[in-house]
Amino acid sequence: MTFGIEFVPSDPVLKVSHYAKLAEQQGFDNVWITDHYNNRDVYTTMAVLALNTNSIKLGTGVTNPYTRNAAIAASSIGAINEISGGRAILGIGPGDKATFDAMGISWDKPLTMTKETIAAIRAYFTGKTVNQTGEMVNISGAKMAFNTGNVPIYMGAQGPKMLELAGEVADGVLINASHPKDFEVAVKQIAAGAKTAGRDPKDVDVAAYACFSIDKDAKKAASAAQIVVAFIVAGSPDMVLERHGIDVAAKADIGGAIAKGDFGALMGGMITDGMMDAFSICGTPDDCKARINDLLDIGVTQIVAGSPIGPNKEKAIKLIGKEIIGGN
Ligand code: F42
Repeated sequence: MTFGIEFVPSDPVLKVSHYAKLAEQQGFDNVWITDHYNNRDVYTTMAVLALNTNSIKLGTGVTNPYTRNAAIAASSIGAINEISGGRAILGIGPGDKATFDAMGISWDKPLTMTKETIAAIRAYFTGKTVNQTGEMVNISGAKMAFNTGNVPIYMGAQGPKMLELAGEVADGVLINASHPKDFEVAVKQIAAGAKTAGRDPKDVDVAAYACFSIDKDAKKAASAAQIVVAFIVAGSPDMVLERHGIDVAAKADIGGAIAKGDFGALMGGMITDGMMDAFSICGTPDDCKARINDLLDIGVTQIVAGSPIGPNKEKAIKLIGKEIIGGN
């Protein structure tokens, strides 16, 4: 098992860098930086992290093929790979429609766009001239002018077809989920894709990109994760809620409370224990370890501690290092 951590550059870059250095010291293997247009730029953040860390792998977690053309993504991650001495990973997923609508970018064929962009980026990594004719990505004679290295590519995916595609073409897959039931399904879909492509499913790193909250006090851990779980419930497909026995009608109520900014209602009982169990790895170190072991048994190979990580980020990183990573 490897252990990763997610940071969102809604925090200043130097603060993220401080946390990343601490995570490295605590034995984490990977740091993943999210990419949203309205936060600090992912590659700028990773460049600073590259200079301030020595061994932790640095991944976009995840960038998208709509705001960043394949050539730009290859050049950006290639530069990070160079600065970091070969520690870069490109995490890529299609992003979500609402974000691109707001930016005036049409979000067509997310799966096809992701697939063709990954093919293009892999071609750029060879350093050869790229010619590609596709439905979404067309390239006529572009090439990288420096050695990017062959950076591993991970996909952000949840849907059945995206997970199959990850099994076919990706080195790893970052799955926004926390519960064994979701991974039972996902691991099968990834394996099916790998089989189609004649690959060994074991060659795909399966990462649980989880809402994670750890504290010695289980109640404090839970209250730090409640808002994140509220957003996950509001954005989950009905099929996923049903899989966890969650009332689908609650999704609209929670979405409404989020839209109104009614955090009092959200924190005051709308988020049930069942929702917390389905959509987070949360509690004391022993609680978190039990869930992690269940995930590993099902075929998860990387645990990524995503937001909020804990009520106190620094304490949480140290607690994971001491009680979970060090304890393995
Ligand atoms: N998104 C961000 O914008 N920034 C982030 O930092 C970020 C981090 C992140 C981390 C982990 C993770 O798992 C996801 C993350 N995401 C982030 C979201 C990510 O970018 C993707 O939006 C998300 O993972 C994709 O969700 P999904 O797997 O459910 O895929 C969607 C697109 C979907 O509908 N998939 C369907 C499926 O079954 O898998 C397939 C849809 C399909 O086949 N579409 C056809 C096509 O060609 O695209 C078109 C069909 C038609 O009718 O035209």
